[in-house]
Amino acid sequence: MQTFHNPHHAGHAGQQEMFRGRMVPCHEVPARLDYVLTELRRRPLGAMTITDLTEAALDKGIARVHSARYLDFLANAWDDWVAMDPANAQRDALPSVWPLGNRHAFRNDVLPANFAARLGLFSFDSGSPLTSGTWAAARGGAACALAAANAVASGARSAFALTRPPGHHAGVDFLGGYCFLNNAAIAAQALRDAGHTHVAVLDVDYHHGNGTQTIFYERADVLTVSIHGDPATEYPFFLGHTDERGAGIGAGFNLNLPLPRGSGLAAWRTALDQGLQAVADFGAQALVVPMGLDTFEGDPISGFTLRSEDYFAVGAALASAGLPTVFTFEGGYAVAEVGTNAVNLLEGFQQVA
Ligand code: SP5
Ligand code: ZN
Repeated sequence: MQTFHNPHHAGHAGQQEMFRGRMVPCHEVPARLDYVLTELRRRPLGAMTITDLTEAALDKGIARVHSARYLDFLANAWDDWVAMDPANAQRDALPSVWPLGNRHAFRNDVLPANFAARLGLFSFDSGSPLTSGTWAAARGGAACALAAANAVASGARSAFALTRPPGHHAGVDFLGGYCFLNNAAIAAQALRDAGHTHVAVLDVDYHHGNGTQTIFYERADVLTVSIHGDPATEYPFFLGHTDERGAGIGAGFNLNLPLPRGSGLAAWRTALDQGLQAVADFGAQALVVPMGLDTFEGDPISGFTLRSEDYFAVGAALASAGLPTVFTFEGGYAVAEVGTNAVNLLEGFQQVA
């Protein structure tokens, strides 16, 4: 399995996120990816590649998923933030005002001239700091996702996009949940564009993949499945329930498999088998797995109890789908263990594939 990694990831280094009225140190830190790289060098799965995708090809792939208005916002966000106040150069940008999404509430069709307001318009939480290196890091991650999709479209059994920042919470025109560009959606769309008529996304991160769900919600060509902590108690709270089944021609092509906080491997594996059955029933020609390792028992912000050795079986079960598969790197905040857990999953996949 070829790994695509992004040297710009470390430039995205938030200092603090808002949590219950306090600023706390960021959970989504550059060291996460370094632990995965170190473990991949210790237990190689295949070639490690820095993608040489052209800027034009990258822009094209990103624009297949995200709106021009949002991409323009992201591309200029850091400069606009510093232009508000030169002292902002020392601070991460975080939103503190939001327009809500309800009809007859605030408008979201008028782009505010005020950057702080614009940041709120394109965000859904105050936990996802935007820093000087965020745009380059997010672009570099998306390049990995596209390169991995290209490798699989060219016949590789699987490929790993070692993306950071993560992506599955980002929507067509919003950031949040530490995510800016939806790498998994970009990979899924690239597989569609390469001719795979039916692409499935099976999200195994602890948190519901709300961004991916919304991107494909009204489409019948991309099935989205997510196994996650029940949004009644778990982030991102406002999406991820079982009655969200897709809309329009996409009705029936979204499946949420929420589990209570505290769930362990047995319940989680049952949900995975349900998800894999849905992928098979859909007739998927390719699979994208947003791979969060925050289902781990030691994760500091999550509530499932998978153990490091369990990830071999998770990888093997994913391989049993028998599909060309792209993995994107998502959550996992037990930083010292995230490399072991990620490579256990991928090695488990590779041993069966
Ligand atoms: C990609 C991904 O896994 N995103 C998850 C975003 C979760 N953000 C909210 C986390 C709440 C953090 N709680 C802090 C506890 C401090 N002791
Ligand atoms: Zn997560």
